[in-house]
Amino acid sequence: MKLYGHPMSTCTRKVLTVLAEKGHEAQFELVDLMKGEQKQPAHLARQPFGVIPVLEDEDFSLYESRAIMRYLDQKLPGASLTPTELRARALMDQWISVEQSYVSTPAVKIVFQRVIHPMRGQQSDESVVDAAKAEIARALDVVDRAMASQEYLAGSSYSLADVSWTPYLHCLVISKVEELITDRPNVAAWWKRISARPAWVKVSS
Ligand SMILES: N[C@@H](CCC(=O)N[C@@H](CS)C(=O)NCC(=O)O)C(=O)O
Repeated sequence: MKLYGHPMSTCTRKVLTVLAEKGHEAQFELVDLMKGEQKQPAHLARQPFGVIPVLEDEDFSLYESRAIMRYLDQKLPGASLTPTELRARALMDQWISVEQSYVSTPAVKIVFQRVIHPMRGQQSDESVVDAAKAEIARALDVVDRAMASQEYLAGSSYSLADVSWTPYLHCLVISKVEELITDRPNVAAWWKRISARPAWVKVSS
């Protein structure tokens, strides 16, 4: 298998985390975002929207990180990251959808302002950060209530939903808005659990 991505990209990290959880490695093909390689014809032939990641498994090619996560979880041996029980699986899908709809975009906005722009010598626009923080706070309030009575998003076991949230919570930490996590006790306890997993430690180090 080949994975086209960038080691710092949140979407690539979701896929790498699933691979690591399964104890599997794919051949990693760097798509250098700093050089704009994702918009070059060679990559557009793999991913028509000009973003990463892309998975190639022999003659099968797949893009969209959440679809790739699901494919790998079904295909590879190792502990399943998808609950078999109908309602737990439905909750997993609900939380992946919440991440995609309300969390990933503001989290990436914050990282751009607080980490990427300063790296490029540009100033962070704190009005963008404040608006994005408010969006994330709303989502994390909802998670905090849900996590009062369970350990993971889908219930009692770690699932693809937890994988899909982890890189965005990490964005908050590296962007120095960690209080969004630590001010919410159930979110904080959950983050401690999911960020300590060996797969995530490997992917994020
Ligand atoms: N919905 C896509 C989003 C992919 C995406 O936005 N990837 C980012 C990196 S995390 C990217 O390639 N950004 C470069 C660009 O937008 O030019 C997925 O989940 O795979």
